Amino acid sequence: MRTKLVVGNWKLNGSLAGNEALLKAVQAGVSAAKDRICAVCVPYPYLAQVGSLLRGTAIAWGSQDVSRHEKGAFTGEVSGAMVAELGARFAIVGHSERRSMFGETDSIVAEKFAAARKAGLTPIFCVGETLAEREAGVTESVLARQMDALLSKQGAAALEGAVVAYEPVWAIGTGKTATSAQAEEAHAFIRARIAAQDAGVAGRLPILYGGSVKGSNAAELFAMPNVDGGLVGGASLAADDFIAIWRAAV
Ligand code: G2H
Repeated sequence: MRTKLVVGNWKLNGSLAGNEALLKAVQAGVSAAKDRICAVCVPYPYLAQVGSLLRGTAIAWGSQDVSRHEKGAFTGEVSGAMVAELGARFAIVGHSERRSMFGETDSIVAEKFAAARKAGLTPIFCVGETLAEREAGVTESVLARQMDALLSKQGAAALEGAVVAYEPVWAIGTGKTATSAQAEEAHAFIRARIAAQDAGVAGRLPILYGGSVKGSNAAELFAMPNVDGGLVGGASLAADDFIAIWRAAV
């Protein structure tokens, strides 16, 4: 049995007062569970606040990105060590919004993955195809290219203890969710790609689905054998919905 994870991705949302109210409400509905992890990935400036609110609770926290650099003259960057020093456990890398709006290539994302690991964080490595790519029938080759950027240089062993998130770009924040069958097909493909190098690592790897996950569709998605939880954007900003998604991850 793989650990199930429900990870909120707050994106560019939050305020000191709002974060506190949201996390108090989420905490009331989330309890510690051996085989289920709940986490929130928050904007960098809130890591310290969220850490002090969540330390000792059932909810872990993380960042939404991390620099590929460790230190030095990189104005505006935030290193993995800085994120880890604030008690964070996770760092999302390669979210499609970073790839499409901030020029992150497959190789930059792979470097960020390595930097997060080096800092002791658990990277959540995001992959996914655009609508045009799905319609052109190249979903699997896109996923293969994105995964291979990591597998070819760092090997499957780098994914031990890490997390992958499959997020079809056409389902992100659009209200369109992939069907559970579409998600399962992509997740099984990703796992098989990794298994070709290391079946043990592939079998233990949590692969999350992301893209308009809600309380109302989470149970069906999470029932798929290769879907090990969700990376949740919009619905992670509403405590009731986020708690319902966490409850569906059994
Ligand atoms: C996909 C997801 C969270 P949403 O980006 O990573 O966001 O649930 O709003 O589609």
